[in-house]
Amino acid sequence: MKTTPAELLATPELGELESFARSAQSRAQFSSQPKTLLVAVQLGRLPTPDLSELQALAMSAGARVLEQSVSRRDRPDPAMFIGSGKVEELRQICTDQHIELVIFDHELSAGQQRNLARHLGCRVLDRVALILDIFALRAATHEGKLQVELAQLEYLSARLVRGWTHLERQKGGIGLRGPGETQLETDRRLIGQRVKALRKRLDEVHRQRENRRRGRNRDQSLKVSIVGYTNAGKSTLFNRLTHAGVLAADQLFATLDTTSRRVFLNPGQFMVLSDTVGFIRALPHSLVQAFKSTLLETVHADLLLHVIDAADPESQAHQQAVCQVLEEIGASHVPRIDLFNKTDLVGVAPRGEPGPCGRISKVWFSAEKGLGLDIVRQAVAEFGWPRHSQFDLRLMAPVDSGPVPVNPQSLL
Ligand SMILES: Nc1nc2c(ncn2[C@@H]2O[C@H](COP(=O)(O)OP(=O)(O)OP(=O)(O)O)[C@@H](O)[C@H]2O)c(=O)[nH]1
Ligand SMILES: [Mg+2]
Repeated sequence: MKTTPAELLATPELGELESFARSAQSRAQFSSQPKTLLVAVQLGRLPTPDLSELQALAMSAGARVLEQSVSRRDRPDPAMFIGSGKVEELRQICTDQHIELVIFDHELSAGQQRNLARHLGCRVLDRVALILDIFALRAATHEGKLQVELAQLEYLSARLVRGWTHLERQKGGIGLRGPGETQLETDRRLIGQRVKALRKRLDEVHRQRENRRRGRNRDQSLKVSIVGYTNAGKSTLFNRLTHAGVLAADQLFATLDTTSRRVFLNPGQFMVLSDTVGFIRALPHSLVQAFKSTLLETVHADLLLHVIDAADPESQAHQQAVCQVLEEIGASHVPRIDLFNKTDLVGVAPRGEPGPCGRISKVWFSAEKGLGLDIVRQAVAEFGWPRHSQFDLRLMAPVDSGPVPVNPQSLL
């Protein structure tokens, strides 16, 4: 039976790593729809976990979610993350419901994962492995596939170091002395070689990307990147503004690559607009690193359009998660306009709100319904061509107030 990367990450088998390294992408799918139990723990004073996002992630990866469990602990148990009483309770659920896969909404250590799998009698995945698996499933371009495989191998190799060091003790002893390698060393070496080869290939791809970016820089257009939490509606907005037809779907991480298009705003005013990978809470560090080049479009932008799903009750936390990732990739200094999308779902009329400098810094709109898009375009134009917007401001002054003495510099 074939093993998927997710399965391998769940119950790592030494010796299978070579084939995993060769074709991690091609097998990046659950063979069926495993019956799944989701587990989250409210730790200390942290807010009660909301399992709806984990459920969406699990379903994106092909899981069939049958049961959910939320419990409370002061801190994670070092051996199994949850206490032995809870483990017993979950084991019973697994038996009764014929559960095949248990997914934790946390990062588990290799030891915790192994112990849990043994006690629960089924595969156990953590949140990081699940996100990596979805990325593997979605990666479509050569670059995307290389990036995901690199992130998966780095996740795996960190576990080899931490989780399987006990195997090194098998070295030495009667009949085992002398030359030869432990399985652990072999696997480490294989992963190391593969990681090196992937990095080399990615470097080439990145050089090409950098050349393309330099070419775009020469054309002096305003560079604008759409960023935001996954599923916020970034690609829908991109399509509305560019008519590009990139995939926009009700699924997490529908977009993994960066697409750029030149967009006309006003006579003589163009922007190069880019749509890229979405962010998520606790985005695995290895993924952020592997996708750094894709995300560089964001760092080098003149302006970020931060799309926020106004209808999502978690939107506040999502905005914070986006800001954290922007900081991690070194893009927190890039000016931002907040775009509150999906206003059709919350019954809010489209509008723009000026920031301290007088330019529109927040927009409420609906990408899908095409409402408020003119305000989004105006906000970008005001940012890119401030003098032009001062002219507009003067025109917008009440008619009976007479000519407004505007010193253009005072408005900047
Ligand atoms: N009701 C409503 N739905 C919207 C709106 N904008 C986008 N959507 C829906 O939200 C879902 C996600 O849209 P995408 O544009 O793919 O979101 P994204 O941010 O690009 O997502 P990822 O690429 O997965 O990170 C799709 O089902 C869209 O139809 C909107 O204004 N109103
Ligand atoms: Mg998208």
